Amino acid sequence: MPPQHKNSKNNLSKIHLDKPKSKAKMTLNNPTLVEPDKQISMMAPVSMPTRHAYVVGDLQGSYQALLALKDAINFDEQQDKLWFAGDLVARGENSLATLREVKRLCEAGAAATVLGNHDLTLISVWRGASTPRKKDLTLPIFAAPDCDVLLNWLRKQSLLLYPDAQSVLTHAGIPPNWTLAEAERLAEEVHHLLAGSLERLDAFLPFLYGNEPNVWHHDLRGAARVRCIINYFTRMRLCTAQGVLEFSFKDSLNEPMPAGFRPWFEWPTVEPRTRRMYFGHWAALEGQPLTPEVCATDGGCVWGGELCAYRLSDGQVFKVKTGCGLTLHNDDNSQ
Ligand SMILES: [Mn+2]
Repeated sequence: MPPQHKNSKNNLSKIHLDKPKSKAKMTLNNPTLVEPDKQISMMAPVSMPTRHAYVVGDLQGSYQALLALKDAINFDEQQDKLWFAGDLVARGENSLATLREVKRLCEAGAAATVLGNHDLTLISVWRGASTPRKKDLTLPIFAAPDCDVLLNWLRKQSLLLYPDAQSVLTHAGIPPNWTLAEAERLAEEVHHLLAGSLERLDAFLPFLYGNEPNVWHHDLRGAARVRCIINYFTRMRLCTAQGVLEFSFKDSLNEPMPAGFRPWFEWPTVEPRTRRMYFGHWAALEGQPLTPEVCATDGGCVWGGELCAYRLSDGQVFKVKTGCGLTLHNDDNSQ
């Protein structure tokens, strides 16, 4: 799908050539032609307004897909912004290059990312709390000279972000039994642990994996509390009306689900949803808008599907297919 906008870099000279006698000029802030008396000084604001922002689905190390997507949306890192749904690394052809590029974009103010389960696995392996999975092609990251720099940056990313005033982004979703304010508070709590002292982080990481406790209770403490919060934000697909998690189902919505369980976004919430929710993690949903308020972003690009990007301003979805040829295995429980 062709991009609907043209960025200033490519068109600056073209517009001047097409309209050489126009007195109107473009500015850094506004690449469209403006009347001279409405021009904004090119020296004035230091930070430029974001022109187009996109929520982007799971990369999983699909570096070529990331490059193809940037091309497809005519991405201009001087004024556009990408909001990644997490799982930056794992099964794709170049997790190292992907991680470096996302970090570079984030530090340039052109991107932000939430953490996914594969990102947490990468942190766990880095700290020696677990061993790399055979199918994860992440070993080059640990051999890279900038490994510690990359991982120290990664662990400081959030579990929940607000791409704009109408949106919220997490890797797997927000369960029906949490208010948005509660979700934000719990995400912040875990963020402090992940981004804080390595001593505290190392004490938790051996307890990262596990399906229990499978339902939130505010009395949870210690590692069980952190694990439960992380499981909601990074592994959730199905749950009960009360938010009890189910971890085995990874299929499409047409497949039979375990009794009593439904996708987290189908249950009535404890408060009305006031923001559009973007999430990744669930490749079988194929990066489709599910309702006006809930948008799946993981198009399964690493499994031979597509990398999806939702443009925030108008909801238009851009997709690129890179044909890396992997096949989705439904019996793969680490997806
Ligand atoms: Mn995931």
